[in-house]
Amino acid sequence: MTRRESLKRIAAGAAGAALALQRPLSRAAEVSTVKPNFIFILIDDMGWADLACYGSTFFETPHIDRLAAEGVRFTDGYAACPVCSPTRASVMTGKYPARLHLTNFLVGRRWPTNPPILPVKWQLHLPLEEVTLAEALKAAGYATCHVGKWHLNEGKVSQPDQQGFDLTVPKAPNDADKQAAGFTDAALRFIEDHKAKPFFLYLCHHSVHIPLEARKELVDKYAAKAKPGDAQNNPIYAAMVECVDKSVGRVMAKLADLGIADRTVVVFTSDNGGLSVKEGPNTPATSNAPLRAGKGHVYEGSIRVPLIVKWPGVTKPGSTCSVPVSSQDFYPTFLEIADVQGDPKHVVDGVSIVPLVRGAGGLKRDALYWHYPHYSNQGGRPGGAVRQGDWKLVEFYDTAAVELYNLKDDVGEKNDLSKQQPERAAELRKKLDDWRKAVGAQMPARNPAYDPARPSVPQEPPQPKAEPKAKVGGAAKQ
Ligand SMILES: [Ca+2]
Repeated sequence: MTRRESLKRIAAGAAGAALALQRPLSRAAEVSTVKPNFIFILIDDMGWADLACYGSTFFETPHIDRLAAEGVRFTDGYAACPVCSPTRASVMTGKYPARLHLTNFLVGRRWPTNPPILPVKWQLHLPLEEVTLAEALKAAGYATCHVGKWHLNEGKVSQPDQQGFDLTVPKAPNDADKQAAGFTDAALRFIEDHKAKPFFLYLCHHSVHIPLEARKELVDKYAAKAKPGDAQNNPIYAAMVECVDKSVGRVMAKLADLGIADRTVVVFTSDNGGLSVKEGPNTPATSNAPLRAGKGHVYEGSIRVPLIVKWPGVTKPGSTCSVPVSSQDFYPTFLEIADVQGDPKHVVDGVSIVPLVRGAGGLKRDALYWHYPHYSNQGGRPGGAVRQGDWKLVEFYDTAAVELYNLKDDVGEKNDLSKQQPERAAELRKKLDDWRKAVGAQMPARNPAYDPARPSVPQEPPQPKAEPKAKVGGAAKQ
């Protein structure tokens, strides 16, 4: 063990004491004193409307639908960011990406020529000094395994095995179908090998991200039912969705076969909204309708994602929850379920959603926030958003314009009410600004050379150099 790892272990290990949580005995607690297992299944770029249990009539997802029928389905589950890496950083740390300065995918690109604002120098890997969810659980005796996509490293720095995972399986055969199957094979082996002790399995498929590719027979199946005028009709993407659905089915069957399903908490979600514009061959992938836009923006289609939680004996089978929750909430939620306190010095922005999972009570959270100070590959502009109750304010950093929506009446964000309700818009804008200051969010500076008479044209820019802070935790020698 390196010195750094020792320090991290000590920090996380201080943690070991159980929280004196006053709550009714769960079935899981009654039948076993063994801590529950966790399986976190993260799909890449799966949209909110991509599952039959979320209303899709084109995609076939019987295994994920069954998971929803056995657990609680969140209608307003969010990713902390509209692109990959920041959401993953948020899952691992319980923090807002804005606080981590890890606000874009690694490594982001596409800043326009003649931009009105300048790029921020975002964090290019998850700092090693962060006590990750894997480290916190490992310190409490959990076996930890990462399978599939990681996307939080800068080369060899901040790989899963440096962030608390005993085992990491980053590669599987390249074909999309076989890759999902290969990752699942690895996950099942880990489950089987660790059936007798508490484990945390972080299963991250590369699907259903581009490049879109799948077996011909499966594509043909969906091509036969695709209707040109329908919002969702991409047969290749549908085949990929079926592959990850099969993966979920295999994981659940393995838990049942081993007799450990009753003490295994399963979470299924996505890291951002579905790709709803052209980006490479065979795209767009999907439609997030009735939500607006998709991956790469700060509208609902960009950040609202499928989220299902099954905690056997605790979640009410087939229930739904409409309280907004987000990626940063899993960290405190898992620690509460496992009765692990975590490092008291580790700042967490999320809140435990255990009351919601139990179906007993709400959350004491005022609002949720997003900060994405980048141009995206999908046409998104630098911006932020705040959701408080049914109200959502979107702010664009290049123009300083805001939009105000009431999601209860207008989930598609079609009717901007900022002019009709300027006071509410101003109040939410201040709230968003106060939050950005509180978490130390990086705001793009105005570009003094900007010429409004010339167009801004998206391009591949030179990569911004990481802040010196990024290198401090970098420990490049390791
Ligand atoms: Ca993604």
